[in-house]
Amino acid sequence: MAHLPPVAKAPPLLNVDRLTPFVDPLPRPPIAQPIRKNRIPLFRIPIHEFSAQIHRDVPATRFWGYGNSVPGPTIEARSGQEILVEWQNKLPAKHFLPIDHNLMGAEKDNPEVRTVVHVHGAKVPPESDGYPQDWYVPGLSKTYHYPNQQDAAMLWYHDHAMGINRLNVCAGMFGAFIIRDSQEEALNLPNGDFEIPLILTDRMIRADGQLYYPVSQLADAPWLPEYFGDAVLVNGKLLPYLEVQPRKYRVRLLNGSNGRFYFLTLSNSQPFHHIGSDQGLLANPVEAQRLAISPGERMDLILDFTNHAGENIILNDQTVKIMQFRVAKAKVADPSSLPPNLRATPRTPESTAIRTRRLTLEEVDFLTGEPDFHLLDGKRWHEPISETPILDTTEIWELLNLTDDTHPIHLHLVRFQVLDRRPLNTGVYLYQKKLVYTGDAVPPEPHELGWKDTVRATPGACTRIIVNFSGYPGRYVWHCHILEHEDNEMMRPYQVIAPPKA
Ligand SMILES: [Cu+2]
Repeated sequence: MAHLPPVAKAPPLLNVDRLTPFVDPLPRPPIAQPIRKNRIPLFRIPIHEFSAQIHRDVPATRFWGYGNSVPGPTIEARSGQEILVEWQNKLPAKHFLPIDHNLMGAEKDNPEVRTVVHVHGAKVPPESDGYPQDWYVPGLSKTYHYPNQQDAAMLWYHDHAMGINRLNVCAGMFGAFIIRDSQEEALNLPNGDFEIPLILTDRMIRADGQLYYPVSQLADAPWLPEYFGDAVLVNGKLLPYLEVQPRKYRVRLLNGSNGRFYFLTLSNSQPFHHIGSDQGLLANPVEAQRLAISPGERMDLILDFTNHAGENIILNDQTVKIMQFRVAKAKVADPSSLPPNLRATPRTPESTAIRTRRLTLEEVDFLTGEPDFHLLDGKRWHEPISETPILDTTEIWELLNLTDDTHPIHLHLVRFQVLDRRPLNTGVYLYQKKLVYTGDAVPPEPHELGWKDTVRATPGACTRIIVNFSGYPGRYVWHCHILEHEDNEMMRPYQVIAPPKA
């Protein structure tokens, strides 16, 4: 079990329980507009400092974000229509959150403020993927090319700068990136006003309304292995409400938190209907009373308020209120549908894999009481690249989680399917490198049967995924999406190799 380092005393924090809930309407992030609509539309998005109010009764909060809102503007794209985005770094020169110069990439000789944007879930050439070391400083811009040769899905963009990613994302650097296609549109799902992104990010907020990022008691090693705040922002607002009609809505849920997992239910016990996961639609809708979503994951949902006219329904994370849906009394027509068949998602046969890689998720503990950290396959970031899949081939990755925590593992560039999870004897593996299973393989949950790009690797288990490395040759990364882990060695480069010429 992680031995947590001593945490320095926090300044007075906002008492979330004493705020009046549900006084602010849920904002919808603005839709990004291209500055040029040629064959390849060009978007220009500044990354800069601004302030925004998270609640009616809380003073405005300083954020670093995209455009003028947190979350940033939603980029809407069509499958097959490439776009360009110029990401302009207009941030100040000094960071306002605590940098740990011991972390890889955040050494004292690097500039304090750096950024690079990654679109999570996008199939893009390596030079536009936002490689963590491709950061750039205030005053510079980078124009990235997004081919969008992939199925309709909600992706999301966020900062990925080496060693300070957790701070930049905490500061507000994230937004949605939605790809649409005609196949999805033919399903007649709720759209327009009836489609709502819900982006959850928890924050620690000081009594004066400002973001707080906790530090250890070691002045020159402030990094902490986890960040949890009791202020859960939904699209940037604390305890918002949304007025809805008694009909179906499509909710695009994203857990954009640094490290918090949510377990969501509705106060009237009405079910959610999963229609899609990270990388697009499921084959069929899956009904669920409770949603468990880890950092980086998305869920595409239908919420049906048809039989709940006049009710006030609260979305809860276990016992914590997150937001309120106010269902109007007057009945309305609902021309949208929830079709029983959504999109074919054939399972990838295991026999198509040309290689299986066994990769551990490990925790490194210091007896000295220094904060512990995590490694992928026992290797640090700077060690030579060891995962070199060949373009357009399929591999099985066995993620052996030898720790006591769930780690959401994300691979850039690709989509994959979850094969199963099987409990193993971690002690025997750690000390003898022998894989001894202690139970049967458990199939993925029904809502995990679609295409994924982030998978919960559960503790003491081997989580197997099957991945086709299609797209582009080049250098990418895979990492834990708990950003505190990612910033401290739980990230590795991998290289997609062009196939040898025949
Ligand atoms: Cu982790």
